[in-house]
Amino acid sequence: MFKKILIANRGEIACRVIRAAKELGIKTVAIHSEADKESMHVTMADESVCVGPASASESYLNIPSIISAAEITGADAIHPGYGFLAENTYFAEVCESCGITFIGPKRSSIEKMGDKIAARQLMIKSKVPVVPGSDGPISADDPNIYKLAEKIGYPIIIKATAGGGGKGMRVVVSQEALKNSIIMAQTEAKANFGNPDVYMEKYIEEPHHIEFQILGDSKGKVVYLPERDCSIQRRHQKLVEESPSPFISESLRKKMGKAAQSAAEAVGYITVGTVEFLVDKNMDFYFMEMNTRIQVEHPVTEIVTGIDLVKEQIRLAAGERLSFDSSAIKIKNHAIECRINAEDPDKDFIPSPGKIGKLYLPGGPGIRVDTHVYSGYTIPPFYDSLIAKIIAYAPTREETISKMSRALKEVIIEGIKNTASLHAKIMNNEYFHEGNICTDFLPKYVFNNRNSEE
Ligand code: MV4
Repeated sequence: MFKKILIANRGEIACRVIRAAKELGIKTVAIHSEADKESMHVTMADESVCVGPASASESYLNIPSIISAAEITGADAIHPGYGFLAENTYFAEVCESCGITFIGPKRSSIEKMGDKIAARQLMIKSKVPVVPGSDGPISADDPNIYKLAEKIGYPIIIKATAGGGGKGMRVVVSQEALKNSIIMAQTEAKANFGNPDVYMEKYIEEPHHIEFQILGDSKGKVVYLPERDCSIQRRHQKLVEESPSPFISESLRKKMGKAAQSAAEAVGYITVGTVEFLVDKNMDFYFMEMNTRIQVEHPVTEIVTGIDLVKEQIRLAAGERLSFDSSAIKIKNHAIECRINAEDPDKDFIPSPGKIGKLYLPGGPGIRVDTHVYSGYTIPPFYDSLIAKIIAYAPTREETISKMSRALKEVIIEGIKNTASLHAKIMNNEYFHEGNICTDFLPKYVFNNRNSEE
């Protein structure tokens, strides 16, 4: 097992990892920017190193500075959290070449899943269902694209092979728009990812976003855990996540879980990761992408399985074996997570950094709060706006919603705007209560405007 872990991150996830390390008896090193001297993760860790100025590119993304911090403090592993360097293959490689374990999958797994066209092909080979689409990159000058789009059936969606998380996608409803949309998608892909390749898929309307947590060990064993439903999103940012999904039956759970397991096995996955699927109205499911990191929404899975995913991730990175099978997992309770952001929901979610005055976060039976903020803390304007995750759990979905509503009413965060009021509206929504939560939920039922997502 590791003796000392450096956490190459900030905010709630840095605190979450420090807690797991402490429980495992591992020493911790925080890194921070000049803007984060007063941050909770710095206080919680055994040691801390300032790695650069406020801007993330000079601090939390500054590879030479982070590696130096690990060497000076004698850390034998680095946990990247999510975002920043978590899916950076170059960083993973530099860690390994310096004799420091990167707590995450192998570089080759990140690379294979990072190229979306290659990942699609690999999934087809591994018998994981994918959305009908092109076999490789498409070109606007190729006359065959019209036949292909016709065969798939409009609407279709054009995606970047280097994309992911919703960036650079384009929906095409008829052949008139096809050629131009391909050219525009390629231009955007080149500008955003440095790779202009795009591909075509059938557009699945009003899908559910269902994802499976998987874990893999270095002996090649992979297990899957029950799904998370992350259908409530705004501009590709998840807002509410829950487990189990109100939409998934026991038999579909098993089928999709096994597909997630095959996806992870196909890339030789170790540690923890997530396989994302789209599920349509007919309960047909399709591989969308794989996230090769611990995710923001991991707590809902921890609650329903009783597994500490961050501790497992650290143990698996240290070479320990998985000690359980998917079939041994019984779902206990229902769990819902609401992400509280420092944003103004009444002003188009404009970020609202600044000093927190009075602060009261909810508690009591069935509530977990993961946060790094405290009264008197100043939220810097430089990083993402997540300030707290409220997780509610109870035996049934209805009781969980009722607990979450109660918890949201307890929230007091003075000095800045936050999104707790939007969550209270979602918890009150009749369609949400019915479990009617496709990815169009917010524009359709909360903002009453289908187009506000675009
Ligand atoms: C799709 C889709 C419909 N059909 N692919 C969004 C994020 C990126 N991973 C892929 N995304 C989508 N891909 C096909 N073939 C709809 C979306 C999508 C979406 C997916 C999950 C959750 C929210 C979403 C919001 C808009 C679009």
